Amino acid sequence: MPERLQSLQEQLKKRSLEAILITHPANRYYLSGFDGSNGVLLIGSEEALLFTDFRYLEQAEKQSPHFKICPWKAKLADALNPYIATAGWDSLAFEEEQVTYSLYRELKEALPLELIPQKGLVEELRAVKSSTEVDSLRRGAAIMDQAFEYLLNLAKPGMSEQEVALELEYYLRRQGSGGPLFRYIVASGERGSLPHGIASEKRLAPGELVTVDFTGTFDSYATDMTRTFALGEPGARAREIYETVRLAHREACQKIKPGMTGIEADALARDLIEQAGYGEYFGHGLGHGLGLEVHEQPTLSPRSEAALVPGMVVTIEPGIYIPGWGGVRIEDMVLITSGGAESLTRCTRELVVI
Ligand SMILES: [Mn+2]
Repeated sequence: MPERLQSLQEQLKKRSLEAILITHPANRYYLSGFDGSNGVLLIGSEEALLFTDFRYLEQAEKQSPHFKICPWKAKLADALNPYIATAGWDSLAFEEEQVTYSLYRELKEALPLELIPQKGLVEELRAVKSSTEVDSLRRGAAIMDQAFEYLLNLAKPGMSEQEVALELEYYLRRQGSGGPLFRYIVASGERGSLPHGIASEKRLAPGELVTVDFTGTFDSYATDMTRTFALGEPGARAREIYETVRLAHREACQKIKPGMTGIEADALARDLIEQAGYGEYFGHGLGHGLGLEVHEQPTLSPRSEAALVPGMVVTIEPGIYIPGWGGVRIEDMVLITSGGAESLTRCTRELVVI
């Protein structure tokens, strides 16, 4: 990861920062390759240090050849102090959204320098994927498509939502997924109105719509996909709502492109859903970045001013949720390209009735 480290060091220079403490595990992994459960990076214009405890010293040496591995026994501040004194820094940046109050207090009491809160430094670098990262996301997306096909072959009335979730997870794990990043959403019938309706003991019934939203990790990269399908003919209202979501999803996938802000991308789908009269039932943003974390930069929402750049991978996931009735969501993983976008997940977006 020397080029990522270099990019961060350039960012430090741009922001006139002497050094930064990286405590967020995904940022640490991105910069160093070290994926143990305990570790902190200390990075200056010349320095790249990785602090971890006895359990991980050997692993860190192997995974992070570009970092000096420093043992950390009790307090982090005590481990950092000698290196900070040698470097002669007057200030140290830290990740304001990641440091707990107790760690902040420890650092403030023990370190003889100014602490400078920062946010988004590494996250901004992570938002634009390298071709290797895109390959991992593409491979994962293809397996997500297969998982959904697999599910369509076995879902039937009488199965519980939890069984559906388990089948999906089992399939993905067998294909090499490192595990789910959130508890799977399986929301059938009226429960479909819960955008985050975690799989329950409820059993699927004939005529219901079923929304499944599931994840995996391949080469440490998150996958995320949603489909709504029907168990037998769901009726005219369900078909009309499904079609509204499908057209909004298609509009966003076809028109999203670099240079657009998250607000503009979100509006592509939102305008269609509002025109169809369902605006109040689409209460979340259009999508989110996907990478080492299942929700990362950039965000596509009515509040997101950041512009899209080729190489970003985002979800496009419009939905309509009507309390007491149910809901529909269609979510794909999409790569922003120089000319527009390419969907990485590709299984059908037509309403599947089984
Ligand atoms: Mn998602």
